[in-house]
Amino acid sequence: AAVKSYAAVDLGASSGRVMAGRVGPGTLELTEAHRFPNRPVRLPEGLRWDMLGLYTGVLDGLRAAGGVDSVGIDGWAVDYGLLDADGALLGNPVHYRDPRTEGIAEAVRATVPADELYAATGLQDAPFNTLYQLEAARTSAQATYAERLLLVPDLITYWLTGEQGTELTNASTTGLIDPVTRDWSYGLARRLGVDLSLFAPLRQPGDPAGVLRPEVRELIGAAGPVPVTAVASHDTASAVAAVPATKERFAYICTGTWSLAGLELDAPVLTEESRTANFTNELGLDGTVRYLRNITGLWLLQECVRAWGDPDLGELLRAAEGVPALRSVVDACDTAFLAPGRMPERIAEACRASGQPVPGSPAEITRCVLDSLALAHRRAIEDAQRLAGHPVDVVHVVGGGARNALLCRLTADACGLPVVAGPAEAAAFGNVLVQAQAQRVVGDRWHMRDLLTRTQPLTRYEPQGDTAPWRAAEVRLAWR
Ligand code: LFR
Repeated sequence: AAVKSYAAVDLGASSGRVMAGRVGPGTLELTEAHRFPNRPVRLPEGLRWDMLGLYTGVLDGLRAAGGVDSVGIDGWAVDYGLLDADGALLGNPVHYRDPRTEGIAEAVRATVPADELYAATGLQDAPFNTLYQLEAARTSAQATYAERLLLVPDLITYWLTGEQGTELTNASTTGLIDPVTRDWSYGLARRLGVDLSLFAPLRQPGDPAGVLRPEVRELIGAAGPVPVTAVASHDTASAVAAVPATKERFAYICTGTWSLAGLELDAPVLTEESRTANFTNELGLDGTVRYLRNITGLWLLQECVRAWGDPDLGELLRAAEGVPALRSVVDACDTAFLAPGRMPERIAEACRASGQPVPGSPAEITRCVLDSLALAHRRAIEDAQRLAGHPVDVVHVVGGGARNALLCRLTADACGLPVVAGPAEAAAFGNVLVQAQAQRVVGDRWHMRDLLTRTQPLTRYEPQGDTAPWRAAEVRLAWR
């Protein structure tokens, strides 16, 4: 049978990439066609995404990827562009780290209490949920003229094809989707005064999303018509689809700017305990639920590295390995770390405030960040198993952090479970595989995972030592 070619556009918070994939029976290959930085821009009105720059990167990447049988687009969640009645973008999409949503969740909860919000949507309480962003901008000039809202990957899809839709896995991060019906939460939208006609019709992963516009085809040098396929367009949903698990008792950690740690479930967990533990029920491939917690992630380190003037990461990690373990830890889920800037100082301040030794050198701070991430991974995976009643025997680390051996080793030790690391480009793999699924080249997600395990190099880390020091560190953060 034939091997097919796909282009995966994967937009992350710090870089975008276009990957060229080849899929066939027993074949799965992914090569990087083009990578480009995603640099947010600080304007007088706030922190904004450079959407035109990203679109240009996408076009360059599609040209570099060459002839393909289909294109798919995934990206980070919650953010969106607003279009006017002519279909033109109204201004630069706002970055989820922009402070405009401060205090908004509290205001929304005055209309719909937190427990009712959770019962309706199963979504974590993050300040940047689309719902809160919409509320923050309710009286803005843009909101007045907006006729359509497109989430970031759907906006890129629209520019490429001229067709509008709202892909479900990403829509599940808006705070407006019911995870049981997997449709809009109409009652909630009514109570909050959100006009759902702003959103284009829902699309499922695998649905056709149009064909490249003739102008785009010409720009990228495509000979014939090129279909675009809706993939699991939330990058985390694509990454979870490509977790190379072999059986159901697994946990995953999607690492990148964030660490998204949790389980794949058949149904949402909407209990009060789950709500107060701040677990989210986002939607995944094949009718699954991504039950996970957002951990601030390698963002903590990225921001330190930026503050230190971009030293060599490999050297920094080697130096951190030499620093004694678990001297000081911070709460890597604290939304106090959400905003950019002054990260080494903020980490030192958090250590001081909790009465722990204050890390000073870059090596010490790096060690503190990695220990803190491993500790947060441990806690999320323990909590998820308990709250969902779904025990696991293995933790899969996918995404950029799979390349960070120290982080993987510490995570195995902290969890007291083996860690299987890889693939690092999980989101792009998931993207390509859903396109292949739509074209009947592969079957369901277990078939995809089987193909991944057979073709991709994975690294296994066995847990060392006992977990007592990690439990003690949890006590220091008053987690126990
Ligand atoms: C990861 C991610 C997370 C989401 C955050 C903000 O890239 O998509 O899943 O919570 O970015 O969109």
